[in-house]
Amino acid sequence: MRPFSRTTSARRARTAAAALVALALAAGLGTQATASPSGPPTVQQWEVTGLDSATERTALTRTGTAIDEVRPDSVVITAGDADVRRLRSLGYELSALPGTSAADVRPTAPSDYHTYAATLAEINAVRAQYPSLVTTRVIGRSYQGRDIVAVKVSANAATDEAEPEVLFTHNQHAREHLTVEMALRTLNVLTSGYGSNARITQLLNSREVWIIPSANPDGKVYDQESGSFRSWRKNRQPTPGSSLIGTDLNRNWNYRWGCCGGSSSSPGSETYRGPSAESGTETRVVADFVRGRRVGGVQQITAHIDFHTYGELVLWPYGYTYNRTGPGLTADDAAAFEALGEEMAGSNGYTPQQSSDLYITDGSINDWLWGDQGIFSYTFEMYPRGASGGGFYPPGNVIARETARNDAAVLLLLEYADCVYRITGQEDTYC
Ligand code: 0X9
Ligand code: CA
Ligand code: ZN
Repeated sequence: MRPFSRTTSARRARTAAAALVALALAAGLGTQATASPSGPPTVQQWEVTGLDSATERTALTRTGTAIDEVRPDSVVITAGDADVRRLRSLGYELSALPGTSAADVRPTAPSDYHTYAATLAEINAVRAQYPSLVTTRVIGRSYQGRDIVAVKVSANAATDEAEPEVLFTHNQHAREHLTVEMALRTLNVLTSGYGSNARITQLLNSREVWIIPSANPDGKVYDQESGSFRSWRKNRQPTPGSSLIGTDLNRNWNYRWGCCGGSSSSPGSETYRGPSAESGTETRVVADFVRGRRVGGVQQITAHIDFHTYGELVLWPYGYTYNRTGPGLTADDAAAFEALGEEMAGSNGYTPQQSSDLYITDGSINDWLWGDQGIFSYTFEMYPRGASGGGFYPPGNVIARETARNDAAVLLLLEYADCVYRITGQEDTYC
């Protein structure tokens, strides 16, 4: 086993930047805290009007709100009654989006989206069909004890070969079920294409692909399996010293964690960052897996996509700053991120941008994978573009089309994984 050799991450300065002081946060907002005397809480989507810049959107996130969708002059959020009252008292103007309450949100038969158990069954079936191409590894367990699985796809999958590795992560956010379908799509495309499609054959002969179909199985089960969807985002881990449940896994990664007003310190918030970086059981499991792909001091994984919904976006780091460059992210790095991001977006029709163009996030997986591990790490926000397409719960009849839509981008990432800087003609400098 020889490490796939690469010098860029070693070359990149590891600046221990001083953490910025997080701005004061308003009391936590959360869908779990909205019990009302008149019955069960109503959780639905709302349009918050009069916001047209990233700084204004970031100011809204500092109230602990997660933004579902960015529009030219407004945003869409998911909120319960108490959240709505609180935001109105802060001066925000909200109007309800019809047809988006949890009760309305069943356009789709439960069987349209794989349950977690069905996801594991499908993986095992594919592995049985293609034993030389697929291996699976339980990389750890969720807070509630469910297996977190990494699926490896490569020629001679059982052998750790000296090939660039590519990682796909899915379902950090519980309700983003389409992302799990994306994982199964990629698994099926790669395995069925080997030996019949020359390009896929070549890629699987020269790359090792890791797919983590669900980084948040507890949240997925909680959201999906009670009879109606619950619009749940976080994991299901109680916060010590609180009765509140759930950490936003995509604010819990250990790179400038909590630095910059891009996450909440309130356990009830939808963007609660947890009591410490990697406090989320599932964050820690995936981070340990990534650290374990360092062989002989060289990180084998070179490129990554974290799949989310929704918005039809291709996003890249850093999320914690509006700046295009930052510690460990040079102008050359940014140019490569942009070029590959734009090429992938050209293939699927998504909008490419730096993630902070939307709003500031800190503790995201992209920032950690790039800033700490030197991995070219993107976020894809899948279908739909807006709430009218079904938001987090599009009808099941779009699954095939909207996962196949990303086939070309997945293959592009695999192709460039030996040297992402090739896309800007800088392979001689960096690879
Ligand atoms: O806020 C998030 O975590 C993601 N959006 S979502 O609606 N799926 O919750 C966007 C994350 C993008 N930020 C970085 N990649 N840093
Ligand atoms: Ca191989
Ligand atoms: Zn998400």
